[in-house]
Amino acid sequence: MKSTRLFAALSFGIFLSAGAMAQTVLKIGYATSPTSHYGVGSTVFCEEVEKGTQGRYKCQHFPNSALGGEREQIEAVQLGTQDLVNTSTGPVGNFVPEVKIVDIPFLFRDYDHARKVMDGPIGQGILAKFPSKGIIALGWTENGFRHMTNSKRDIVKPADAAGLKMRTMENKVHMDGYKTFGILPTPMAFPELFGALQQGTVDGQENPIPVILSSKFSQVQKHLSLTGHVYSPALLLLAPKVWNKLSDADKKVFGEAAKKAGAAQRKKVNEDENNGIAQLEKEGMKVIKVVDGNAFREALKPAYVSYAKEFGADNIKKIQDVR
Ligand code: EAX
Repeated sequence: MKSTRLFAALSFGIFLSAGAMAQTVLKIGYATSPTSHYGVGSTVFCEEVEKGTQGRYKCQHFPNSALGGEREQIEAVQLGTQDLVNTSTGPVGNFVPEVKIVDIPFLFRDYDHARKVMDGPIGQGILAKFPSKGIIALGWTENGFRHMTNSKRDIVKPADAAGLKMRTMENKVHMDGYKTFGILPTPMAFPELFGALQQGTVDGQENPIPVILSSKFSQVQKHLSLTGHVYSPALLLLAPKVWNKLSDADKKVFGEAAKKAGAAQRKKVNEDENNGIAQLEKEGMKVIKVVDGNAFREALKPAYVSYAKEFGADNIKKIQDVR
């Protein structure tokens, strides 16, 4: 009698475990809040993956730099200790040099131009450079056009920015460009930025409206100038150890989910661009809406000589010519 009961219990246990779906929880990290552009894009990605894999894959979100700065998170994805990061290209050029060309200041005319480049052969070609560097780039999301904030004065032309200690991303292309404006660039991981602004360790920083809004920089920065000096792309990066375990069907699900994430993130950037300035003025920031863009482009010319040497003038022109 005893053995039949044992057999019955065992077979019920096997039935249960087989019935309960094997579920993989993916850790996804990003710099800003769950309701920010990164949060919206990451949520759409995760919902689409969970739906498309019938619940076999779901995400655990780590917003607000909970897993560290973007460089740290990219390293963790490369090592496989983190599954996904939704990151600006800021530090990515240190891992995949081919990305650096899209960080050149004043390279993109507007959002339409930038998005066409990222979604076209140039942007897709850059994604193809990641696997050989131990990272899977699922797709482009978006951070947005970067503007300057500081605690000292209005910035209309480069001379106004000269001498300001400005935090930058850990990105040499940005730093070389900003030096031509007379700025003193201080590379710093994003999680340290709010504190540095609060203590006055740096005078200012530059980020897209969605980041300035969601990170509440109006609490520590008085002046905002709509310089739009750099288009900051973003990427959804996946650990190869996750990718290599996926079936072809699941790989397709992950790829489609990344596309939908990019579209949702861009839509949120549009919304923040449309509503954010008024919101930031309401929060007390003094916003310079029209800057002397030509003076910034003029100042940047010496940096463009070295960009042309590093990336090829023809490659820069190919991007500029995309219509
Ligand atoms: O990706 O470091 C930065 O300024 C980035 O724009 C921010 O982490 C969002």
